[in-house]
Amino acid sequence: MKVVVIIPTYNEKGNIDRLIQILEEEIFSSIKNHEMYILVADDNSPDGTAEVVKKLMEKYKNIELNSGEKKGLGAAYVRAMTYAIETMQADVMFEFDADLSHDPKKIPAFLQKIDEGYDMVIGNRYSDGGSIPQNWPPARKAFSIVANLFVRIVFLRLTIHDWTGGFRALKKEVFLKEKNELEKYNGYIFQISFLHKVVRDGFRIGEVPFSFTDRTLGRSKIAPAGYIFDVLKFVIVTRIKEIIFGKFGKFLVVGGFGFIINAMTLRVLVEYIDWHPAPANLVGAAFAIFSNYNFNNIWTFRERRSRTLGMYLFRMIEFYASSSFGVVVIQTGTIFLGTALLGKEFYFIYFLIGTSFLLLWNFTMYNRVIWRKKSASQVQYCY
Ligand SMILES: Nc1nc2c(ncn2[C@@H]2O[C@H](COP(=O)(O)OP(=O)(O)OP(=O)(O)O)[C@@H](O)[C@H]2O)c(=O)[nH]1
Ligand SMILES: [Mg+2]
Repeated sequence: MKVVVIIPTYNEKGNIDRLIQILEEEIFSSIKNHEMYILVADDNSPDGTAEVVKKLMEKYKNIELNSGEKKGLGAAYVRAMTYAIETMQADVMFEFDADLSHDPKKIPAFLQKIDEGYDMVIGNRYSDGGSIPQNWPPARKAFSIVANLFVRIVFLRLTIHDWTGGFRALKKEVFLKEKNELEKYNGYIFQISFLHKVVRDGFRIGEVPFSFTDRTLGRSKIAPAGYIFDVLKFVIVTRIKEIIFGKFGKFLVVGGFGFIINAMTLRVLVEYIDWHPAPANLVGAAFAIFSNYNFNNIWTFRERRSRTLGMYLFRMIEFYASSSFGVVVIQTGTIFLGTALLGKEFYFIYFLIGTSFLLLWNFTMYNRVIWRKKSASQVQYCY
């Protein structure tokens, strides 16, 4: 496979020469089963980094330079990965810092994982022997550890340990799938947002532990306050969107609509036709279940919807059957008991209480039965 190690640079004149020598002389020479290339993604560094790279290009024929306007680390990576695939025909790309913080000796271990079938391999500084520098000030250590823990917990992805690091290898298919969504993440937040999308889309992700060493030359480009704010904003906004626009949000919308149908039917039958609230609720619930079934079928679980009339009818019967215990015994039972003991006057209150019990019942059912089994038809029972 053709492997391109992408090194983003902004004022890394003091580091790039040494790093490239190490890669060429000590690392690439030991890799026999892949063709190794380097692509330096420089943003017209005023210190003349590009001039150093051009000199190295005369010595080593497997180096290319991709220069552009400075728009941030993420923008540089998107530009360089596009170049690596389109111009250099890369199959696999590395993200690799110029400041010697990433251990080049680990490159073969990343490639080994790619060979094993992983789509993306990330360097891990937080477990299995990986580490952050001892000499970091306590505030930086704390931020680094807490930020990663925060992302893992909020995204409910505990198995991925290092979300913010920039030592990674990925197959070109991974970048091509996510490219369009990455263009707005120009800065360092690119690392978290890219990984989040890769995880979301079910790519296989491996980890390689490594010890991150502090840069000894040149200046850090990261602005800590702005970065902390970007991380918090990205993680919280992304998670809220996932909840609202994900299955759970749809459940709430579908269930809320069903509730309105149920409540309106109940009131019309009781107030205008003078029905008893208990049978009136059964009719209202029957309409609501019909609405829930159909909206879940065409919206919430669109990808698993019933495709034949027979399946549609069979699942609808199943859906009514599974919903009936909650509706008949819990919801209508509460109305029946309330009106029998205390009279019909406050029937709507008993309806609201019964519906709250019903929600608790349904919630328990989803967790213990429906989500556990995860069968396409059962997952639709939401009333
Ligand atoms: N092309 C390009 N490279 C950048 C930009 N910002 C940072 N880089 C490079 O990205 C890599 C990581 O940046 P660093 O400043 O080392 O960030 P860091 O590793 O989080 O911070 P330190 O540990 O203090 O070095 C380095 O190789 C930088 O030169 C940018 O805007 N454009
Ligand atoms: Mg660095």
